[in-house]
Amino acid sequence: MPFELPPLPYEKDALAPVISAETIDFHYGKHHQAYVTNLNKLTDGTDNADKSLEEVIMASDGGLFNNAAQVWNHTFYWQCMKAGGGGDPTGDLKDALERDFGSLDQFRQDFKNAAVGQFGSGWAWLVEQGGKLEIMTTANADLPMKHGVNALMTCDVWEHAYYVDFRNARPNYVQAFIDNLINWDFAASNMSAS
Ligand code: MN3
Repeated sequence: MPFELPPLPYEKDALAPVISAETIDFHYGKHHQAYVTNLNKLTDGTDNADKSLEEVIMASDGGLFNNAAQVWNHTFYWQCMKAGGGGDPTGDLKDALERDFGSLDQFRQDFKNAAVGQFGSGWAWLVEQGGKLEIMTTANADLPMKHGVNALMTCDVWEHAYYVDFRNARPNYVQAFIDNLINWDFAASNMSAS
């Protein structure tokens, strides 16, 4: 069965004004769709066509890995945001962030620095590794799964994620993502059971 573009978890104008409907049209409708289309071209008629997306990611490299990983990354990224997001997490995730970063404000500062500091295209992640929360950055299509690390939340820092709305000002995009978009309930749902 072909790989499919999952539906967006909200209307395409839901994240405006931080992320405009125009950005969603290109980022979801063109970029994410293209990764799905390319993945199907690369897997059609091969053993990979019947594998799960995760199985393809873990067993591939090169162009196949890049397209499969970018399908997963973007599906995950859309879920990491919601209208009226940001603010403070609650419960176990809040406790774990305070334990491992000292405070929620310190986490926000460290995450922003990592996202802004990622050279070129890539991703900034909140991850869970060995029972501890950490920030990780990956280049291009790379993702925590490939390194045996559990992802809780991510911010896409490829230019296509912010250039329509913020031009070259990646720091402003990342700040707005942190302040207004993070879906902490989704991030908490990705924590391993303790
Ligand atoms: Mn992207």
